[in-house]
Amino acid sequence: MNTGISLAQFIAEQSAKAADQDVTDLHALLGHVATACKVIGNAVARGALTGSSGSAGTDNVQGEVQKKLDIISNEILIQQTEWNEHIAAMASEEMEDIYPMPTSRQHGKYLLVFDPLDGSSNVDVNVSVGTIFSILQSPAGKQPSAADFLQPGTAQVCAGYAVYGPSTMLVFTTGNGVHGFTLDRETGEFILTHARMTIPADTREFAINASNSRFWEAPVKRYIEECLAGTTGPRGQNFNMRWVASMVAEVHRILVRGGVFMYPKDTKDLAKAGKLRLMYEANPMSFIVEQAGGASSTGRARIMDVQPDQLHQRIPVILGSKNEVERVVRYHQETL
Ligand code: P6P
Repeated sequence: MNTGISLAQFIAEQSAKAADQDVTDLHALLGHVATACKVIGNAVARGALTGSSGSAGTDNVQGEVQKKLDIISNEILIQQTEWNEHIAAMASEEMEDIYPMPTSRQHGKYLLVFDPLDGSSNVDVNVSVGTIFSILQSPAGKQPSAADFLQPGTAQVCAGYAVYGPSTMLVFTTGNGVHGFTLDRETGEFILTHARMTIPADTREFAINASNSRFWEAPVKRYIEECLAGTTGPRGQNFNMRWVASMVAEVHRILVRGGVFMYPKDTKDLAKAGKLRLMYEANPMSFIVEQAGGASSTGRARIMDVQPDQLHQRIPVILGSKNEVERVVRYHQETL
């Protein structure tokens, strides 16, 4: 796989190789999502210059305070994709209900689900944030309902993210490996810089919000305590810890150098199955991580096998380097 080619060339090559109209149409939609990410990245980069930093003074469907850029990013993604003939409906962390295309237009074959600005609590303090998206097939010949979005992660035909950091990168999979593109700000093109990204099976770096430790279940406490014990404990190795509070930044780091990211089930709020959302955070990131040779689990089940029952449902997430995720899963099994 040669590097240095543009996203447009990569898409054209992949479409030609597949010689399948559905793949060609999917790549056309992906191109529109990529453009939306460029526009969002520009809006994020200009932040305070355009008065779009700070809170919007409203809450989203999650009951979380919305940043102005949450709403702006959501609008950008809709505007940049709603005229794509292949999209039938969208859903977003920032919208309670689905956003169907006008019935006047042909029924597209794809559903787009997204978190338009993940980690947005970081945007005012200039820490990396991102956009996460997932593409599912829409039921043929009908206007999709919210129930049509409730497909397991294994049904995804594409998943990706943009990370707005020191550089803006677009990383995605269509089920044939994970490919990373870096935005060339001079030309406005995404350039293939990370072909076929793979996650090392082993790692000595974990990411978890340790302020929740008193709420963790025993298997998670055991795993983290063993990591913290380092060479004096059963792992016999020292570990490093990271917590950016931006899932996109954590997952990107893991794709580049390995690691394990954990937002596990805890007793902090028994009404919530976890912190992260299944449809537009856990599932797309799990598709990417598995395609890069990693693993992604709730601790008790493969995330991509979970049958969703609500559009905005939450789920525990343990993902990253395969051998470490499998160890955490094993610790959960030992407590059954
Ligand atoms: P906490 C951002 O709000 C997010 O959904 C993920 O991107 C991130 O990993 C997590 O929540 C951070 O949660 O509890 O550390 O603020």
